[in-house]
Amino acid sequence: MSKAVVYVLIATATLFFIYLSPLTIEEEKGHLNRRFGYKLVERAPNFDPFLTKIEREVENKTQDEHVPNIMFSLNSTTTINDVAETYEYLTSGGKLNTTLRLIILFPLIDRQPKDGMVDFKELEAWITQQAEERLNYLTQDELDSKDKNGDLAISFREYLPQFSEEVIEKKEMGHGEAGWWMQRFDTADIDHNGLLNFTELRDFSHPEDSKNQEMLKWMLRDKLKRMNNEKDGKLNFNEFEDHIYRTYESYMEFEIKGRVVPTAKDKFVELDVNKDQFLSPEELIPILSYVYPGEIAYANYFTCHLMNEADDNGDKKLSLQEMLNHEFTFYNTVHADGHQESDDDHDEL
Ligand SMILES: [Ca+2]
Ligand SMILES: [Ca+2]
Ligand SMILES: [Ca+2]
Ligand SMILES: [Ca+2]
Repeated sequence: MSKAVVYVLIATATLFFIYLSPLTIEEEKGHLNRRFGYKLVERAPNFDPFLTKIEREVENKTQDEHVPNIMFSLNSTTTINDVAETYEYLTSGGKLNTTLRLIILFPLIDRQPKDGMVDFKELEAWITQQAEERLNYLTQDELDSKDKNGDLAISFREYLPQFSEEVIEKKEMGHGEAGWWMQRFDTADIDHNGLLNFTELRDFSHPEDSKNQEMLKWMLRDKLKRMNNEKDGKLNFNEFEDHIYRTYESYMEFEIKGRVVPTAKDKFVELDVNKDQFLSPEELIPILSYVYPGEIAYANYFTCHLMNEADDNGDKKLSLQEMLNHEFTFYNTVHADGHQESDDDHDEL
């Protein structure tokens, strides 16, 4: 294949990717509030791994723009077969043939039970798999770019070379200062060898998706410090109601349509396990996925969204036809009407 053909192909891929990118399409469907809709667009994984692949190829190409020979600017794993595959899924208009893609993906999602229908669990497993893949990809990317000595682990110096020894010595604990980073690093470094391996680095960079309880507590403690008025590291009822409950409530309402969401008072009492009238970081862990959702939590919200939108006959399962009726939803996440929103209290948790 000639260089020119490859170039045209990648340009086409760029075009259809941009065409499909949810942020470029302005349409209000009214099923979600704007902020939540925007968050979902930003954070939910692609439904179709093929879209992710194209996205990465475009990204790699953009990063390597200065390389004169276009063949070198392709991802090293790109083969002629990949290129042919890309063609196969394009319509004559150069857009992704989403009908064909859904027909191909359906049997891969319909797995347990393999009954010609996709239920919530099957859809969630599929989308979570995409989210996990993305987390691992981002972590690998970070590892590759920061691991200077090639030992497949990251030292504190490798991660943050900008801090001088003197600055590190001072251990300033303000958000983003050396001591703060170091504490975060040490929390992620479960085997305490001073290096972050792949799993530890993933926890370090994506604490909200971590299974390391200490990491979750560190993150919540950090959030509480910034939200709580008395700086005592615990939340009283008013702080809980002002800063956390509303976010929790809006996600809950979305997740369990029609079911009753507990009141702020009831939820506070339930979470306050030691009954001291304060919520500690430990006590907030059960609602972490609502107040500080990570990639995996967003995979769940995305599943809820797709089910709500596409289950036309309300049997809590998706047929291929139902999915095809809502192609646009599967390939656009949700339509948010703008991406200039400032972070609000939810992000300041
Ligand atoms: Ca099934
Ligand atoms: Ca380690
Ligand atoms: Ca308590
Ligand atoms: Ca259905």
